[in-house]
Amino acid sequence: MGMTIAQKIIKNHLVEGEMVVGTDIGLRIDQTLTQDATGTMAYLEFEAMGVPRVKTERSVAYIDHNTLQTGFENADDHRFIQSIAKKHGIWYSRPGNGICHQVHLERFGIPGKTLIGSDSHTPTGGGIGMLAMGAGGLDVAVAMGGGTYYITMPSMVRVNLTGRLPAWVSAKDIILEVLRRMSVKGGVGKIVEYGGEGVKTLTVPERATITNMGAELGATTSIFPSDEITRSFLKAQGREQDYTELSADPDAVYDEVIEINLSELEPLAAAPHSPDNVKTIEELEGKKIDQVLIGSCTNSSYLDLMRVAAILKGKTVHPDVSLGIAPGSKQVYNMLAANGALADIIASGARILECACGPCIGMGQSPNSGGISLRTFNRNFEGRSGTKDGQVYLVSPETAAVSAIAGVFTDARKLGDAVNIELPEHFMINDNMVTPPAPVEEADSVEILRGPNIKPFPVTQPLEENITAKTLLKVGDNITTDHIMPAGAKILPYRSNIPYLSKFCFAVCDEQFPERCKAEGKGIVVGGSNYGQGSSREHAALVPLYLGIKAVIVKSFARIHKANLINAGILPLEFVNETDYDSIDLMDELELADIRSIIDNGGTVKVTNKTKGTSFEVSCELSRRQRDIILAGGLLNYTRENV
Ligand code: MIC
Ligand code: SF4
Repeated sequence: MGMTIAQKIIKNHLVEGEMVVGTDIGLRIDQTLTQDATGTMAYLEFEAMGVPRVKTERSVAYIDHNTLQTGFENADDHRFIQSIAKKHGIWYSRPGNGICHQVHLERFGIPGKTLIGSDSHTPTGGGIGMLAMGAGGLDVAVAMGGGTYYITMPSMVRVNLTGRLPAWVSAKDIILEVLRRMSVKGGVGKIVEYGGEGVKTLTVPERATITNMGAELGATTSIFPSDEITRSFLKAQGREQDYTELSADPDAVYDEVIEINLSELEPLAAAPHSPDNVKTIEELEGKKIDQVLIGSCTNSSYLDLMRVAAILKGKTVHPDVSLGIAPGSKQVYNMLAANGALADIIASGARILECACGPCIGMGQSPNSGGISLRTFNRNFEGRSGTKDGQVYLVSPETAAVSAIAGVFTDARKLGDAVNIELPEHFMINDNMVTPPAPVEEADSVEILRGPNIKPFPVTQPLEENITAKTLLKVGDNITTDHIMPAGAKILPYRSNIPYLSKFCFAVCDEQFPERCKAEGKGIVVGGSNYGQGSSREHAALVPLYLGIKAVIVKSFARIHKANLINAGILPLEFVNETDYDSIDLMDELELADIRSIIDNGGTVKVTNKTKGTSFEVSCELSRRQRDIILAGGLLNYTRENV
C-alpha cells in the first residue's frame, strides 16, 4: 500500500511501536528548536538530565519572545540560554535575528527530517516537507539528550488543492478556509497533508503560512511535499544540498479528504476570539478599525512584506489607525532595507518594530479599550493582545495593508491587478547573528550565567494511592493555555520563576483561583472539550502542579497540553459520559480511590463526588510508558529512575 509524505518520514524515524493509528509511537528526532519563553525551563531540565552534549543533528536556541526587557529578567535569561547553548552544543540565534520559525525555515530546516520545538508553531517547517511538531520543553530536553519523542500515531487528512489563488487572495485565506471547515479541534490526532495541482502554485513562504497556522487546528502537524519549488527556495538560501524530493505515493490512503478550489477563495478573517470564527471580508467591509499589525511567524516573510510595501507605496496610513510592522527575520528586514521597500513602508507612516514575536504575544502594542485590531497573526484568544476587551481579527497581510490605509475593513481585490512579487534568486545570507557552540574540548570551561530570576522547577511526588481533593475550578470548552497561564509583557519575563507565575494562573477565568489553591493545598480542575489548546507552554502544567493540582478532568484534551500534564505528573482524565460534567460544582469534593493501582493496571477510574453523594467514571488513556511517568511523578523523575 502506498504511503503519505508524513508516513514515509515517520517510517524512517520509527524507533518504537507500529504505525497503527491511535497507538503510541516513538520517533528519532533530528533537529530541535527552543525559544526564550519556554527555553530557560527546557535547558534547566536538560541540565538536570546531566547529558554533556546534545545528540541531535542540529539544535538551535532562539531569542525572539521576551525582547521587551523592562527589567533585568529577560536579559538574564538570554545570557543563561546563550551560555548553556555554547556549553552543550546548541546553536544560538541572538535577539534581533528574528522569530524562531521564520529563521529556522530560512536557515536550518531540511526536508524529510524530524524537528520538535518548544513552541506550538514548530509545524512551520512542514512548509519545506519536514515532520515538525510542537512539544513541551521537557520533551525537547529529552530529544536533545538523544531520547525518543513519543506521539500517538495520527490519522492522515489530505487537503487537495486545485486551481490558483485569485489576485489579492492569500495563503492566509487558505488556512482560514481550512479552519472554517475543520474548527480548532478538528485536527486533534491528525496530520494535515497538502497535495494536488494547486500546491505547485504556492511558494515556500506561502506553504509555511499554512503549516504554521495548522497549529490552530489542533493537528499534530501539517506538511507539504518537497518539490522543485522547495529546491529553488533552498537554493536561494544557499542550501541546495539540503534538498530531497518528497511526495505522497499515488495510492497513498488518507482517512479524510478535503477539497479546496483555490480559484474560488476570497479574503477571509477570523473574528474574535477564536481562529475558527471565520467571516468573509465582504461581510465586514466598511467596519471601522483602530489598529493594524503585520508580522508574527505566520505572515512576516519577504514575500508578505514586499506585497505590503507595494500596497503602502505612496499612501498614508489612515489618521485613526496605528499600523505596526515586525519583519520575521533579519534576512527579511535587511532585504527590504536594501531594495527600498522599507523606505516605502516608513514613508506611509507605519511604526517599524524589531523582528521578534512582539505584539503577537502581548509584548507591547496592546490596542485601545474595545479597539478593533487587524493582525496577520495566528491567535486571537481573548486578552492575548494585552487589552481584555480588544477585538482581534486575523487577516492576510494584503487585507491588513489596504485596511490600514482605508481605516475600515477593506477587500484588497479592489486594488485590481495583482502586483507580481517574485521570490529572489538569492536571499541575502548573513548568519552573523547565529553563534556556533563551543568546540567539545572547550565546553568544560564555559561558565553558565544564571540570573536571580531563575528559580528551580517544582518538585514532584510519585502518584499517591488515593486522591481526595476539591474542585477548585470549573471551566468550559476550548480553554487555551493562554487562559491557564497567560503571557504578555507583565508576566512573560517570569517564565523561569514558577512561584511568581502562579499568581496569574487562570486569571482570565477566575482571579481567585491561585488563592483558593493556596488555601486548600491541593485540588482538581474540571473542564470541557479541547482543554489546553494553543501554546505548547509547559508552564500551563508546571504552574498548576506548583499550586497543588492533582488531576484535570475534562471532556477532551489538546495534544501538547495532555503530554505536558503527564510530564508534570498531573493525572489527565476524561469523562466517560460527557453529561457527568454538569453534575460537578465548584468546591465539590472528589475522591479517586485506589488510583495508583488503577493507573498501573489500566481501566476506568471511579470518581466519587463526596459533596453530592454521586459517582461517575473517567478514563485515563495512557500508554505503558505514560503510566510509568505518572506513577513516578513526572518525566524528570521517570528519566532519573530509568536512565
Ligand atoms: C504562542 O504563540 O502562544 C507562543 C508564545 O509562541 C507559545 C509558546 C510559549 O508560550 O512560550 C506557543 O505557541 O507554543
Ligand atoms: Fe512568536 Fe506569535 Fe509565533 Fe508564538 S505565534 S512563535 S508568539 S510570533
